[in-house]
Amino acid sequence: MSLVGAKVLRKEDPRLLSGTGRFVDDLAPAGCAFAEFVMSSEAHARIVSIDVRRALAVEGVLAVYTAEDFAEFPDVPGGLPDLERPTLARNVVRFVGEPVAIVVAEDRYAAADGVQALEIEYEPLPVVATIGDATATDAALLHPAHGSNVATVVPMLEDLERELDRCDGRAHLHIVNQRCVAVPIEPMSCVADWGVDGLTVWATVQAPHHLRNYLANWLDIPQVDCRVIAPDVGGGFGSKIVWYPELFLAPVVSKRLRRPVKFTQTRSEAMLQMAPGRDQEHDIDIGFDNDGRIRALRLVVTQNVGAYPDPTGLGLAVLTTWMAAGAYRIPEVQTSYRTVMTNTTPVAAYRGAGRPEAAFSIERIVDVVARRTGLDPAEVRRRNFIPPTAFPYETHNEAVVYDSADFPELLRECQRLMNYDAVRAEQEARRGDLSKPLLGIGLSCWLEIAGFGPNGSLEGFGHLASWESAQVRVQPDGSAVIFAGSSPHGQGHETVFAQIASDELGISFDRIQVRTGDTATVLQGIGTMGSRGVPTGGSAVKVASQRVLARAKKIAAHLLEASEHDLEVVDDAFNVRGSPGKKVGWADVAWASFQPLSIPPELQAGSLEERLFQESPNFSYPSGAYGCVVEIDRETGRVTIRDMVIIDDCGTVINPLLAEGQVHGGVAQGIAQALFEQMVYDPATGQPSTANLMDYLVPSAADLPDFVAGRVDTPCPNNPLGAKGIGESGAVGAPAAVINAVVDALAEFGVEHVDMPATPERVWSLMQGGSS
Ligand code: MCN
Repeated sequence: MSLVGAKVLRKEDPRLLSGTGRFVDDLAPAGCAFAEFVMSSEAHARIVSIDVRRALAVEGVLAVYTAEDFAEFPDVPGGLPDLERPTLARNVVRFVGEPVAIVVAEDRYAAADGVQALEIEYEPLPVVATIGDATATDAALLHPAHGSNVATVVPMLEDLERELDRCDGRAHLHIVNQRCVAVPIEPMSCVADWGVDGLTVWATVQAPHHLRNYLANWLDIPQVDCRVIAPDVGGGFGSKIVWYPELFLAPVVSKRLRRPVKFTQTRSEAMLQMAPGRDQEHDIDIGFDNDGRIRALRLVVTQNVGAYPDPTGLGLAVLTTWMAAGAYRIPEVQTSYRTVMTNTTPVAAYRGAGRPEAAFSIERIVDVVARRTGLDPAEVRRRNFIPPTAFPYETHNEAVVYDSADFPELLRECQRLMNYDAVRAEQEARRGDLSKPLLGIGLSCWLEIAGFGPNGSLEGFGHLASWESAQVRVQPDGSAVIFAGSSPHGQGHETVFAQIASDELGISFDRIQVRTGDTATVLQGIGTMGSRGVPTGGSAVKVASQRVLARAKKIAAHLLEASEHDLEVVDDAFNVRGSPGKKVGWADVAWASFQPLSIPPELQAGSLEERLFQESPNFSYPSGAYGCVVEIDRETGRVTIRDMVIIDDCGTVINPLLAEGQVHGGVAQGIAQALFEQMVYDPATGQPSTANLMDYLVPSAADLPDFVAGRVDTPCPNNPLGAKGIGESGAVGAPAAVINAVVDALAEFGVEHVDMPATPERVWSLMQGGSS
């Protein structure tokens, strides 16, 4: 039976569920000191003076460092010229939470006392905390040498005014896609130990090799003396591919103090320092005919990148404009974007990274077309879908060629599972019945870009390359180890990579181990982001396994005196087809592979090992249709999700349990964005007002509905597995489904749009005739 496609329980669960996982903060090397940042309390200010004397006098404090102490080192890598982020603030602070100094102590309590005792005098500078303020003509500049708060601009080639005007109708929405924080269970944490044998850094990161490559270069030491280990990682959602100052400074501090040093954020520190995501404003215009056919689309994106543009933060708007047209065949599409700096925490990737923003806007405005034409939203979608026969489908941007999808089937399945017609009838029957809550129905037929893989796609973000690596090694007893370059943080790679290898090699699942996240054992990997683990990393495992098997068959054939072409692998043994009982076990073949006298002359001892850097000719494009039914309390404006139906297409599914779990997590985050979460700053002072989990509303399981899930599989033609990524799908598709349902419920109040999060206050005020 094939394991690919089977609901195999996770190999990593016994460890993680019994509390025996090993996270960075679990590590306590002998003599480990504890370091903590002194964070800026100001959003924009000149540092007049830093007095370290009282901090140094705190019992247990070992050292205090400021920017001057690291003057010989470069800034955080990857910044734009003139806009680089200093490891510790130099002269000026640009966001609340920016690290200004480090206190190192015997334990974290003494470090915290030292942080309290350090005295910093600031001279306030004018604060620009919003896109509007930062782009005003007389705006104060965050980086005067740059001459503007706009970091990058890609203008529109044509403004499409004429095309929009020529349509029977046109509509415009201004959409604020609010800033959200990733809130992984494990905040940032790293331990650096730089001893006589070199440097080892344990860090909770999504791309350990990426860090190793940059860190060795930054420290100017050979890579062989710089080992990075990502042990168990408690979630990341994109926020752990960012270069945080502690990743670079901890090794230096360890070297200076000659002892291991640990940084571990508290939750409140993480809320200020870990990169948030989203934070885009869109102006979207659509032109359509009376029959609901869309003729033209224009999307203008402004991305708030925070105080220092991060390479992934700069890339968000690119992905949004690429995916602007979603699932629809639209004859004219034009996009533009600019990225703007503000006195807020630097923005970077957060689950979906640019695609949720695109999906939200197109799916919102398609609903507006339905409203204006009097057609059902499902019908408008159906009339404009790219048909299944049109794939591969090149969009308005030649870099984006959708691989495969069946939107009509996705929508049909979604409508079936949500009993669409019955709920519409119920909604009609309820209209005007003030004793019942308002009922709204929302659809989201989305598609996203994942499987970051084609050469060039990650290099722009500073990565070495875009392939992913796998090394498959058969041990002398016929068990196998896979060294994977894609290092997981909750996805279940140990399980799915073993499933793929087991199918290819014919070695039992239980006799295969997957190792990740250690630069000393995996030669080079790229990392886990952009839902690429399965399409690129999994494909590397598959092809490397096939190559090992081909050589193993030669050895088995030699031992059996049979033709390798007549062999099949079943139950850990090579069997000669048509000759029952004529077989040799994997263990014997593996053993023989190390004995020159037992293998065919063209092979060398130890040849049952293959390392591969798997390239992809194109991305993968997961898609889906999500349906949401909400009820809104007429008195309070509180939104309750009654039904959430999620139909996904990620091509070949490796493990339906894990794939569905991924979607559940993503949908939870999508619902969170739609109804609960927003990082709020006081526009006048730049002070965050939602910087802890009392104020920043992360929903619990009790706030979420049961999900009804389904699947439509259209295999991806661009990788040997036929798989598309699924890690971000839920977060891409859910927000529009929920908000479309909320707006649908509010139709009788003339509401055409509501910005996220649709809090009771916001919804209630719309019911009273207010604006979004
Ligand atoms: N899978 C599958 N079949 C497929 C595709 C995926 O069975 N065709 C399953 C596999 O279990 C695989 C997992 O889904 O391990 C995710 O695979 P993939 O979509 O290839 O994504 P990656 O492995 O590259 O993971 C990255 C992705 C991203 S970008 C974010 S953000 C994210 C996510 O995954 N952050 C996560 N899922 C997360 N899950 C957890 N628990 N924590 C996070 O921080």
